[in-house]
Amino acid sequence: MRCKFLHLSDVHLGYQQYNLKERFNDFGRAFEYIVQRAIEEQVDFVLLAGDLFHKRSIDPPTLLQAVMPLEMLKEKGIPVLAIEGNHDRPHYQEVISWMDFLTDRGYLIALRPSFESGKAILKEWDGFCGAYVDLRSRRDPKGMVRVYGVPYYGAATKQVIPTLRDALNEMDHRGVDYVIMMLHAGPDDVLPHYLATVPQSVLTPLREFVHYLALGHIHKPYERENWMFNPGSPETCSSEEVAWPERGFYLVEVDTAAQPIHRARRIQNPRRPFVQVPINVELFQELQELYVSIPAKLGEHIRGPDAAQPVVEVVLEGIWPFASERVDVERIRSIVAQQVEPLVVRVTNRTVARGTSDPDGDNLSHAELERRVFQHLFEQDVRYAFHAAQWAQLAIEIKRMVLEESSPQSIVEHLQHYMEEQQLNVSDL
Ligand SMILES: [Mn+2]
Repeated sequence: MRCKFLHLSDVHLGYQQYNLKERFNDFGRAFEYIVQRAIEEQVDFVLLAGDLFHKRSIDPPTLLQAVMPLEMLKEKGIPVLAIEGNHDRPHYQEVISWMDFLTDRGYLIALRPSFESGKAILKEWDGFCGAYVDLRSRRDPKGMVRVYGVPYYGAATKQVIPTLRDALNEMDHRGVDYVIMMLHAGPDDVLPHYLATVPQSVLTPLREFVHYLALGHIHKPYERENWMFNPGSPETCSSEEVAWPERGFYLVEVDTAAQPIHRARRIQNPRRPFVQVPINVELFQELQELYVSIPAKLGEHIRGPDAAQPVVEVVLEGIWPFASERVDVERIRSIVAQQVEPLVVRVTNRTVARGTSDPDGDNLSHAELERRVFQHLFEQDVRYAFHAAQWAQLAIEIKRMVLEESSPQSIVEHLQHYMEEQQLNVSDL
């Protein structure tokens, strides 16, 4: 059986980054580009592995950014199979999400399993809901591809995956040549402190039934064992993501008679250039020198004519050497603007005051530094001091959940689950 498909994820339509209309448009353009590629490549179907939208409540321009490209796919008869990510789930008191709305209008097929007494039920798509669809390949009409879809389950992911494996084991896969499963989750060793991640060993048992694990959620791209594939975010949702320029989408060609049975190419989509300019303030005797150093520093990081209208982020690092002097952010902006034509200039101050730095903390990652700060705070409070490290971990996870706009209910559930698991309680003194 031969077929060809496109896999993307974490588009985050509707994100008006830095409160700039132009950044809002960038997210729409990235989606449009990828859809255009799907049409040019004449794929059999498109997989959207979660977080099409940045927020649950979207406005008409955002809906339009989704509908216009989806309309093109619909006209070409290219089905779009989707799952909900943490960003596009409905509020828990609401029943239908924007993904459901788009499904109802025939733009996509939002897949999800149902659960009965803790067991996953995998029903075929019936035109309204379901956990899987069977698709015929245009390239090979006798061939059949099955796509399962599993949305975001947050901290419950660890419990959900084994039940999926059991449910897959009871499915009849006769007549199905190739099986795909979409998941809005990932292994826990890609990046620290992401929710809905599990040890890779929890995912591995799915391999018995699934040929291509189509992942979303983690914005850093990765693939493993020619089996799990995560394309990352097409546009840059946070400056952390600048470090992964290889983000994009997969074009996958399947030939079940060949070895290996599929070839997945990760393709980087065009996106707004981001230029990060780190400056170590410890090198300077006086503040004036900092401003003077910027043009040369900027020159080191701006490359070629493709860096049109970039987002420029000047990152100040190191131990702050100037007593009580404030950086003039406007002045930095105008220095940058003399040299390039930036869309926006951001100044991120990661400096620390003298005396507050950790003697061996100079080379700590941002995440590790954060963990230490939390732990230090818990150590100051006798009610938490005894298990400060565990409380710090919990605080980091809750912070991540809030940033991911998890529902209050799921945050409380995670808190209870974690405290039980770690046998934590707040000592009454
Ligand atoms: Mn996302």
